[in-house]
Amino acid sequence: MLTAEHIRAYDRDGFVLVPNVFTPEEVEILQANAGRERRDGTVHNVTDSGGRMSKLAAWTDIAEDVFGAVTASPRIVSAAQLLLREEIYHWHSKLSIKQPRAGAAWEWHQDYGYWYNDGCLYPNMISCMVALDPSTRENGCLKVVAGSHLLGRCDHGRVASQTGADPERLATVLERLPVQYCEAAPGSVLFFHCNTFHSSEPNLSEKPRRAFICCYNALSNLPYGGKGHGKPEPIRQAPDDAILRFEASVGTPA
Ligand SMILES: O=C(O)CCC(=O)C(=O)O
Repeated sequence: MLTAEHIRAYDRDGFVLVPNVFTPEEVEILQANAGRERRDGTVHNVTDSGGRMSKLAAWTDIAEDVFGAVTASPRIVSAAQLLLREEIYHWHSKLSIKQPRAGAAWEWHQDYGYWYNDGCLYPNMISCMVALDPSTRENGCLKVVAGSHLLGRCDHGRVASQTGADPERLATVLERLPVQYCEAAPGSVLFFHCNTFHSSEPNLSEKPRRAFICCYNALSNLPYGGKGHGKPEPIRQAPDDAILRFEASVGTPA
């Protein structure tokens, strides 16, 4: 699925958007399941300075369900392994939901700004963001700073009600490097490096902006001190048609 050009773009920019990774039929199943409560998951309310709120449901297992089928999908796992050049394990997965006209903005941050504190020595970690709805500037698509994965990890602290990148350093990063809005069609996947600065704006539209984000760590990068997320073991990849199979065996939730 990944071409040599995708890999070159990721190495150069710290992100690459790959269209049509999941089919419209698969996306429809994921959308139908996006509102369901997850077993063992944690739901965070993410608020912004404008008083808006987004929902982030996160979990560390790879469940026998349609989202587990995405986390263990050969389309995602083999692409993430190619981009990291290493065998990977599941760190965590999350559903990021911005409700119409209410979904909050996310402050600029690097995922490794958080994960460094979870005991990982190297930034050999990746996020794979699957668009479940059309992701546009109006509904708060992800924005990234191209090339920022090469800057190293920046300090993070409290920014408004969130954890964000150090404002002084961030201001210079934004002055010197280009920001790109990653508008994405449903079923596409944005792969981005854990040191890539990213943020998103509020959802000002009448439609939800839902995304499913699977995150992985290199197996050689086990956190110290018993910290970290997920089980550090190779991922047993799901059959390529696992989303359709789970749906056929369980059915769409009412
Ligand atoms: O969903 C979004 O717009 C941003 C999510 C994000 O940055 C994260 O989960 O680290």
